[in-house]
Amino acid sequence: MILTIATTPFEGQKPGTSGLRKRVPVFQQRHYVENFVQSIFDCLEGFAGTTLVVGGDGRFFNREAIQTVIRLAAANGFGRILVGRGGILSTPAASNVIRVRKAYGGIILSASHNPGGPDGDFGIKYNVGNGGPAPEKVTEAVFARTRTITEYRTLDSADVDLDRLGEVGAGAAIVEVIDPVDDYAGLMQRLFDFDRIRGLFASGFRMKFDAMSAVTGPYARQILERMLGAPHGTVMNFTPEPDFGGHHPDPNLVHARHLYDLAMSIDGPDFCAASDGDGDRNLIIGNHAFVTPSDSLAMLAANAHLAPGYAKGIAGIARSMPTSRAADRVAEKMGISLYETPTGWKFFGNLLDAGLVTICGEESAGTGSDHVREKDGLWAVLLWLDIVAARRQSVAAIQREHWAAYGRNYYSRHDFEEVETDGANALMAQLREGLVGLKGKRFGALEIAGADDFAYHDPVDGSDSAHQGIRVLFEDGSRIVYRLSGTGTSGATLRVYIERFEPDAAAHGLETQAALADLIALGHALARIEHFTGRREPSVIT
Ligand code: G16
Repeated sequence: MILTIATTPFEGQKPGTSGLRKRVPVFQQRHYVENFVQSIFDCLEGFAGTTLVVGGDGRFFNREAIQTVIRLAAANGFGRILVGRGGILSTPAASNVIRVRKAYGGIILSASHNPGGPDGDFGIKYNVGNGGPAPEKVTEAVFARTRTITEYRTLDSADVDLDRLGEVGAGAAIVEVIDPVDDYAGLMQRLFDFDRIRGLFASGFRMKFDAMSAVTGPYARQILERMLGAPHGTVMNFTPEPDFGGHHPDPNLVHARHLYDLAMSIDGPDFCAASDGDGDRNLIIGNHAFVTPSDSLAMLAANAHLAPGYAKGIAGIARSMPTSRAADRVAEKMGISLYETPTGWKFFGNLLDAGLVTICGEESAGTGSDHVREKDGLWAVLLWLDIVAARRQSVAAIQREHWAAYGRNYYSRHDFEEVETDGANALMAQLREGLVGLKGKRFGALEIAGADDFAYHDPVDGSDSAHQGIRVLFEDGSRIVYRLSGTGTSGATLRVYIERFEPDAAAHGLETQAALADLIALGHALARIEHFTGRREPSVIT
């Protein structure tokens, strides 16, 4: 039976860079999930009888939230609800299911790389029919709706057994529990030369993949160990845990430090990799060769044609504004277009749909292609493996040759996490006010060529997005970028992105922080970070 339940709005149900993210106890409030999900449905049209995909990264509260979403979806008129077994679907796999099953859209339960557990984070995100995150016009409409909502529709039905594959009824709708891995593994098999990668493992190539007790475990074991023949034990921490085993499932040099140390050790593996909570981010470290996400984008774009799925070449590359400009040099040499978008995968969707770009990437450890409409951690790992197998070279050699051919973009991000929101906003405001006076100023060898507040005009749908981060550009091609994170759940996080281009191969072996030292010091001083945040040092350096 369909129930109509009276409710009142909650403050702050505003989607950020990637959906609504809050602490678990916030989501556990009565009506909280229902209000947000009903607000999403209230902003959609023409979905009666269509299919909705639902899945999450398995974090604490995933199963409860999925039952709620199923009830609301059925009561609101969806005809079929596809759910990953156990409530599991990695974000890229959910994107794929939406596309191949021609669903109306999908609801993904995830707070990505944020910690999980009863006091950790939770999140809800809506993806549209192309499989990608809802564009801003949709998320803004949803937020507006959350502020006026008065009722939601649900069913008084029992919970669906999420662990049993197959179909069951829920009101007038059908709920189909699907294998979360099958479709995705098939897609990877079509894109990459599995025989060649199998040969690589058979030749003794050693790899460690850390699934970080998060959603990628089942995918990585199926593809790497069972289909590609990597030795048992290649995939570490492969069981998705509601609290990610108490760890922070963020595959960076802080939270996956052990992989870095392993790759840098004498007799370490040839290749180390990791993915995040929901499987869309990646970390790539060759033996004695850490690859920054920005470099990874450039190197994958330059070599993608070696993989069967990209043998025809790539149409163009897109990167988020703060991502280093290493990919720009590849695009230039290949004679293809490079698009610079605001942070957030949702900005790539139109470019991919229009066929303007094939490969996209972000400094925040995300890379992907037109095979889905999300970034894809395991895809990046498999493309790297296919390139290593095709070139018969180590990651270190591929990296060295890439820098020699294109120059090296030294790059680092400094995060000041959980600072006071007022101070962070004041810092950004004073930077914005001072922009006009910056051009032409000299600081030692550095001269400012220009500075602006990044704005994006979408060439496909004509929409505009302003205030997407402050850019300070230098005459020698260096950059400092400032923006506030849109994914944190408490206080504000200031991100400072620092980049220097070094064309001279003789200077490619420097340690990154040392190579950027003067820019880092200037970056702190220009924004008066200590004054506004009380912090002298960043909390995380990647
Ligand atoms: C999300 C978005 C990414 C974005 C990242 C960082 O990633 O999907 O497109 O680059 O947040 O955003 P911010 O700098 O605002 O924290 P994920 O992996 O958290 O979904």
